[in-house]
Amino acid sequence: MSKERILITGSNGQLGRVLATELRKKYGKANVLATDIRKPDFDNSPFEFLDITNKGRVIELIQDYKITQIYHLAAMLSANGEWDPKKTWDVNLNALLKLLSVSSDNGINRFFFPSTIAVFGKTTPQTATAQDVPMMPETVYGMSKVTGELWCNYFSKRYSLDIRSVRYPGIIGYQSIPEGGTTDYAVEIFHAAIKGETYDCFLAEDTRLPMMYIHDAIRATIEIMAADEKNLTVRTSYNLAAMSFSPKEIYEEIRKHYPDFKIKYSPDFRQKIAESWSESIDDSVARADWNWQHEYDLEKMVKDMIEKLK
Ligand code: AKB
Repeated sequence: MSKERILITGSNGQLGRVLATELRKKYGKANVLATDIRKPDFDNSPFEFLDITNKGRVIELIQDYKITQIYHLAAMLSANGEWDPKKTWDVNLNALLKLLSVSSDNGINRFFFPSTIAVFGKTTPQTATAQDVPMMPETVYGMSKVTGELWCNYFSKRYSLDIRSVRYPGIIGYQSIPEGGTTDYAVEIFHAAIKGETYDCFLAEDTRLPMMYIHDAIRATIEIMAADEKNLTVRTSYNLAAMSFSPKEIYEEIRKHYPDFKIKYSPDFRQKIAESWSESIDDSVARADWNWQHEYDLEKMVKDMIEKLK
């Protein structure tokens, strides 16, 4: 019997739904409570509604379910965040602060905070971006995440709350179609290819961004949460990398499977966001500290995505 009782926020999202399944394999179904503001459209039980800005409800769930660990995935992403910056700050940063203090007060023994490549900006070196670099993000999402990283570091040091975090690249998975992000094109493109439709890409053909297959992202999350505390030298958030590609490069790879597949490019406001981010990431600190290794490159990821979606 697992002694850990896990709470996941934002569990209907692209990462949450897959993470819940994996954690349930590890800890047992009844020990992993999925929460979200919306009702799941799949079996995600045990499930409870949770608006993460509601501190009272968070405390109630932690106490009722005797929660010991939290994976706090709920957030508004880069593109959606720009439509309502104040709400994004409230959901991404103010709610995190409430959750950190509630966790500290209620004996939570481990806390996961997802950060992102969106913490980087125009002052950051764009290729092989190192762990510690100048960060001046241009989206409210990036601002909220970089500030969140600092609060996580502060709570780890000052209140000994064991917080672990990674900076996810764009995530590609077959389990859902993500919404509200700048890297979402790299999932949408597969659905168009499989349906035989021309894909209208919202980024320009040569925009390179760091990306990762969902299986690697979930494994990284579980591995950093299981890592030996004494090896962790970063308490803000670890750089994490697997591959980098542009819309043209993923299109060419998909065309090896669908030779008639067509793409056109209509860059919109998300182009500017993508241009402010890094093209590639140096994640050597994660590799050294907790032995992180990715498994999927572009070719292997495209092959698996197509097999799963078909
Ligand atoms: C987004 O595009 O907003 C996210 C991210 C890179 O954090 N996928």
